[in-house]
Amino acid sequence: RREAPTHRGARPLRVLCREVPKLWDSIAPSRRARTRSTFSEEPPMTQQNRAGVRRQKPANGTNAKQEQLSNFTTDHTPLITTNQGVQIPDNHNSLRAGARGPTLLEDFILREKITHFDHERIPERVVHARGAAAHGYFEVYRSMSQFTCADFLQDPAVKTPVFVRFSTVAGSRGSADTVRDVRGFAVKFYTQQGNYDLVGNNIPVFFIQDAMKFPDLIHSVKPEPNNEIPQAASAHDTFWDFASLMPESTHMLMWAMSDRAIPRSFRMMEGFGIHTFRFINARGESHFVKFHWKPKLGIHGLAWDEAQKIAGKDADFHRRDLWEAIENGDFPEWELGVQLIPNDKEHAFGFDLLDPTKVIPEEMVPVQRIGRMVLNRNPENFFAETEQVAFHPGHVVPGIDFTNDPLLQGRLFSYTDTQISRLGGANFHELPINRGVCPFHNFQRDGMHRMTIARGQVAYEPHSLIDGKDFRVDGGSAGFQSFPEDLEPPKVRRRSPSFDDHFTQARLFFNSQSAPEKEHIIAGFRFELSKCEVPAVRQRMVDNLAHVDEKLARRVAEPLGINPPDAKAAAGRAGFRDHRITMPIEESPALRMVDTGDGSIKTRKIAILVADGVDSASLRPIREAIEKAGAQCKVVGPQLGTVASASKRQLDVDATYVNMPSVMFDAVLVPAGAQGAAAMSSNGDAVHFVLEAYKHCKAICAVGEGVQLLSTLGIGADTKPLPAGVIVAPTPVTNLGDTTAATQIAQEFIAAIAKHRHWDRANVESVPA
Ligand code: HDD
Repeated sequence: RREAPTHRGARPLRVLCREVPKLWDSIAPSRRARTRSTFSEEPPMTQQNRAGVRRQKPANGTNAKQEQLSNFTTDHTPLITTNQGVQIPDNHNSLRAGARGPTLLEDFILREKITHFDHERIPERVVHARGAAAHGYFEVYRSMSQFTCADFLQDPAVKTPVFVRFSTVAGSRGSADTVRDVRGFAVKFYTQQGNYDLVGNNIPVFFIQDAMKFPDLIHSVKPEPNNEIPQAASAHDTFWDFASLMPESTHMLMWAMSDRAIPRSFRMMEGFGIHTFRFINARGESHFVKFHWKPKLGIHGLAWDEAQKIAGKDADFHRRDLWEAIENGDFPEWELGVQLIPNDKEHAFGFDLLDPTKVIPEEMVPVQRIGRMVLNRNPENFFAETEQVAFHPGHVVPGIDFTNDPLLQGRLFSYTDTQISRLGGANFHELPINRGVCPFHNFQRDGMHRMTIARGQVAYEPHSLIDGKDFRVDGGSAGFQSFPEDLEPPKVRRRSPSFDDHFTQARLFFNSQSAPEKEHIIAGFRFELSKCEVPAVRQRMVDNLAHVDEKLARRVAEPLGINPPDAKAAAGRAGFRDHRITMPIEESPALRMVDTGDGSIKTRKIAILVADGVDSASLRPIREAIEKAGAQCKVVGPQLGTVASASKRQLDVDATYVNMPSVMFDAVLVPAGAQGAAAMSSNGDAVHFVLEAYKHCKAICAVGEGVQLLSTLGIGADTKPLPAGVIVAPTPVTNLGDTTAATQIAQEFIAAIAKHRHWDRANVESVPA
């Protein structure tokens, strides 16, 4: 029987089940129900083929990708077998010649187990090795057919499954989450026209303009090759040596030294496609497009001191935050925004749309919010999903096309290439997480780990041996159509002069920041450069910065033991370009982080500091109000178990001052109670907790005698004015049973938490935390 080749997916456990019927019978019925999908009679790809090219029905709660993955998902059973399905009688003892004799080579059970273990690591990603991911969906608000024929951007009733991986760039798989670094923001849309990957970052520009320099950039930032130091840090000589010799990196450096590079949460980051892409509509018309992800919770960062401490106290801080938010049903959400530029306006900006070191300020081209993405399901298995997912900026769908951005063009080569060595061959698209949810078929065959069994003798095109019919794929208007762009000859190995301005947008970024954000950028540069042992590297960098802003450069240079910045010296160096363009705006408020978000305190973490003798009644109304507003409270005490309140009630303690220090929280509430306040004031860890929260500009609310703890900072209830973000209930309010007073304090505290951080708090440097 000859028929068109169809794809049939793997059904490993179903086969195993057939071969070991007893095993299946031995599984309790309740367990069978849970493993139903695994043992489904329906092979996965058959389901897909039945779905054909029909549009995915709007699905609430489930989606096509989830259903597909369930066919590859297994639960543990009470019995274990070898990979060939042979039941293993004893998983503790190898086969020996006598109880004390040598192990026998014939022990295939031992050999299989050890061999598999020996090979269970794959190479980590050469960049973005550390990451965390989640499933969700995307829905468009209105049809974008005027601009693009991309299937997933047409119908607001369609939910397109997505898988999103966030990452750091420089660190290894086991490095800490909160290091200063760019964050990857990679989204795979499983659309009905194929997978579309938007492989972006949380910063809208890049360090370099041409992919030719990518290996150099990464070699400079990764641990140095002689001693593999430092891990996950750009604060070392080789990075700043390279960066200072590549003035095109200046704009991105400004972002990387800002709080964007130490996010509070993956859920509180923007994402950007960075390159200019093209939207193509059904008539073949093109618009340039820049992609933005706007987080519902706003854009928030950590304090640098805090980020460093978290790296030691909870290296999984971001990963845990994402996981827990989804488990708690607080699904992270972003809106997809686009900046659209008509094809004939390509040269209207003064800078080049193809230059990935430039943004188009939102004040010049507004961001239209066209849809939203919700992450609502954690992966089942880190390796199978988060590690094996393979993103590629070249995974585009009809309606989205590339531009000639030379960084993007190089990426189009790199990603498939890297998956081949990382995932062990050319068939990585068959891994469950990477499979499209629409049918896919071609005549590529064989290769390592091929899973599809393509029937018949034909593996080429054109052909005539299937059903005796001639078959040829030769032109036509269906499928992916590249935009027929006119190209500019001749072929050259040269950069366009329109890429020569390296400082104007760095300056625009700096000028657009609020005063505390500017200070953080200066502090970021100072810290990083102070870690460079070669003074010439520090000097070269501040000389470059003088072309961004004289004062910025001077402030950065001050504590670095070098000469004042010398703009002329920078301009005299090889490779230096400063062909200034004129931007029509001097500031772009959209580039700031402050005051972003929906103003809510949802998912913020609040520590309630306790010890024996606190007045639990004083904290109840405030706790209720902040929890009602969506924040999560944890009671933090000197030890686990309970503490006794002033009224001799037992108060459950969730965490200790030491195992969940202040850096794990967004705000602190200190209740009333003379005995409790005295106990905390004489406990170094409790004092440190509140000092540190104060230093990191977090909201602090102290009630009644709880103020005593703040007095270690010289803050009493009568301090005027109180430092920003510090709320003190007037003494002697030990009983906030007075609901009006309690409500007012709670509202003030909520407003202070909603500001995220009080970066303008005075004199935090003097706090010794
Ligand atoms: Fe890249 C991974 C983002 C430039 C080569 N890149 C990778 C990931 C992200 C980005 C988010 C991780 C994807 C995941 O979670 O699996 N990369 C970017 C952005 C860039 C960029 C936003 C510039 C705008 N990248 C870039 C260049 C090259 C690469 C210029 C090479 C010429 N990137 C890679 C890679 C990686 C990668 C080596 C490593 C792992 C992988 O691809 O799958 O191919």
